[in-house]
Amino acid sequence: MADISALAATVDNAAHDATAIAQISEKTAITLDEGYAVQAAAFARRLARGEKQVGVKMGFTSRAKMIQMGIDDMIWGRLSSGMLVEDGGVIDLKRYVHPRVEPEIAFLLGAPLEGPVTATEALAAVDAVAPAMEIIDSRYRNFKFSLADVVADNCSSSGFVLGAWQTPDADLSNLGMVMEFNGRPVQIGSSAAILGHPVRSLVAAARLSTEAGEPLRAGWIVMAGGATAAEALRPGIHVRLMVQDLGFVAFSVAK
Ligand code: OOG
Ligand code: MG
Repeated sequence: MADISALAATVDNAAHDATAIAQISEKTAITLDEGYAVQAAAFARRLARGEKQVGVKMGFTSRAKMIQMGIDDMIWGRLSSGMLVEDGGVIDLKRYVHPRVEPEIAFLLGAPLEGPVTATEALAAVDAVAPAMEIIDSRYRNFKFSLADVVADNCSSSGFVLGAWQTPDADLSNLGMVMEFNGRPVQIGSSAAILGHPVRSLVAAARLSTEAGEPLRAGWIVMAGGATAAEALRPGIHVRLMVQDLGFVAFSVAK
């Protein structure tokens, strides 16, 4: 049996101090359920430090992400107020181990969502959508992990940047997405890469979080998952994402 609270302290300290650690599974056999228990306990430590839960994130909802990381099971993690990076803000690489960024779409819920729900029911709960980027920063050395490891590490979640919220009228099924470093496209994709339609990621988020006993709440943000592979961040770059019909979101990395 894995010692959940000791493992939670290990991954939480690694995130807090931006230091790489060995994969849990190298020393301790952990099941997927234990990985989620570690995630919950590590997130509780953030809450104890005064952060608030502001939503959830989905992971491995596109082929591009599954192929990049060699995992093809959908996963979910928790977002805290401390992870929010202002649109146009500047981040400091000192606070991260080896951060990457990926283009996403975010949903803002106007009503609670308890799974299972249909896509129509899920969309009816959406107040707004926004172009978004996730900063992922696995705490594991070399950004390598098993499924249970990455789940325990809150699915590599480290930061998220939200563009201006838009009314959810746009057809989200096939929106062009271009992520640029210093004006040069580094990843080009479509919202269709996210499970064929990003609303399916919201449906999955409602189901998985309800199964975990924590259904989605009104006011929460749901990050639908990377539409393309993630790109490593470098000092001094300006990162911008354009999502067709939804607009732009950007941040910079300090030199
Ligand atoms: C795990 C997190 C996956 C996504 O959007 O697919 C994820 C990782 O790639 O380190 O956030
Ligand atoms: Mg992501």
